[in-house]
Order: sequence, then C-alpha cells, then structure tokens
Amino acid sequence: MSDCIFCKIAKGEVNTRLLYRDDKVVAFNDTNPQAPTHILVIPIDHYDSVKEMDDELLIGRLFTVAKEVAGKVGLKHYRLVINTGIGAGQSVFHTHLHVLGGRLMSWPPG
Ligand code: DGP
Repeated sequence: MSDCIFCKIAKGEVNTRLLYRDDKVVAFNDTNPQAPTHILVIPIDHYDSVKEMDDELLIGRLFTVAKEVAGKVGLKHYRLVINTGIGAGQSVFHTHLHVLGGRLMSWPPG
C-alpha cells in the first residue's frame, strides 16, 4: 500500500536501520519503545492485521524471526505481542509482531 509506513520501511523507501531482512520478513526498532528493547517484526507484503493473513508459513516465519532477533540482541526473557484491531491497541494497520524485553513485565497487560 502506497501510504503505509511499514510498507515503505519494508521496501527501503524510508531510512530505517533493519535488524533483520529476508525475502518475506523484516525487523527494526520501534520508534516509540515500551521497553528497553522493542523490536517490530513485519511481513514485507501488506496485511492490515493478522486477521487478513492465512499463510501459515508466513505467520510462523514472523515468530521464528522474532525468536532469532531476540536471541541476537541477547534477550533471555521477552514478550511477543500482536495488537489486532483498534480496540486491542493497533495503531499501524500493517501486521507487526512486537518483541519487548529488557525489563520485568506485569500481567495482565493494559
Ligand atoms: P501498534 O500500536 O500495535 O499498531 O504498534 C505500532 C508501533 O509502530 C508503535 O509502537 C510505534 C511504531 N511505529 C509507528 N510508526 C513508526 C515508524 O515510522 N517507524 C518505526 N520504526 N516504528 C513506528
């Protein structure tokens, strides 16, 4: 989608340092971090949310990359979050998996 910021990041159209890239997925730091480490893992192809995704391999790839990136940056404990829909706190409508770590987490989340 031409007006989607995460599509632009995935295509290299805006200056963002990528922590990971393959032919399906990229990862980069969140600009509004909610933890000392806050990374976003996204599919390169546009899906408004995980509800629109039916490619199980791609959904799984997001989690595999999240694990790899978390390990690469040295996280031993982390939280993986996919906000889905406005009511769940989604603000960017291009599927993204949050990788949050580096502090103690409480439960339930807000
Ligand atoms: P969510 O609320 O679950 O849709 O999370 C969207 C996240 O995306 C939020 O934590 C801030 C982050 N974000 C928004 N715009 C940009 C951007 O242009 N670059 C980066 N790196 N992160 C962004």
